[in-house]
Amino acid sequence: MFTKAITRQPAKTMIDGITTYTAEGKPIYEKAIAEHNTYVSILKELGLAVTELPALDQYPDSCFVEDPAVVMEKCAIITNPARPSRNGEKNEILPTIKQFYADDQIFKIKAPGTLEGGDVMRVGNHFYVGLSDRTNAQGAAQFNEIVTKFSYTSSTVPVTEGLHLKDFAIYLEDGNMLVTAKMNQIEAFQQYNRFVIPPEEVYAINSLNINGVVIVPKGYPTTLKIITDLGYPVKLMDCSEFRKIDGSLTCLSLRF
Ligand code: CIR
Repeated sequence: MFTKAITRQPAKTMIDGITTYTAEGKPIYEKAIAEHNTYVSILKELGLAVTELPALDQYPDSCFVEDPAVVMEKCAIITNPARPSRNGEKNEILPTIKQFYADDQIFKIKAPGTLEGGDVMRVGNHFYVGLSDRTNAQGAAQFNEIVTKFSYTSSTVPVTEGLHLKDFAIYLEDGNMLVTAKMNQIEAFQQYNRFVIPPEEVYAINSLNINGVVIVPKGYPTTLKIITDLGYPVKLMDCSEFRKIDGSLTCLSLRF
């Protein structure tokens, strides 16, 4: 059960965020702010106490607070984001993490290890860590060493289709997982009820279950039907401006 979330207001510089998705041009800042406000309102409606951090113009991608930290009940891990333009975000999130965790509960992924929270998918007390362009084997090994101290477990899965693990596989809770056709083949995922999302709706895999209610990006009817047929109440929201810089729903918050 989540009771808290951390978010960060999008920076004006988000229009220069890292992206591989150029089809629709740059994000419109004002629209991104409106979408972000909706996101924060939904988290609050769902009962979370949201710590809203101010924009950081020196970090265009800093609204994606999921990447510089991974939080869980017993500890918090400050990651080591792989891209130079994002690496400093780890120092910016630390003071906020310190408000919620004691010093002996806070750990850091250190170079040459890299890891970003978008590659970390929790299933019960297990963490799947995606080995991707952003998260390397050293980062995943350090993550494993930290979480096992607190009786969690972790294992790695390859991410070969794009940015982060949770863009291609998401655990919806209750044994249910949304996956791409490729992620559907992963051996470790065979134990879950997998729903393969068609390629034109891959963006909607990154839906977000908050205490039983699933936030789903607007505009993906097949995925929406799968989620509603599973019986989840749904909140729809437009993520168009974040999509333009490869961002999606889970990236916009830390939840704990
Ligand atoms: C980046 O490329 O780092 C950002 N433009 C998008 C980060 C999205 N984060 C996430 O999926 N956790």
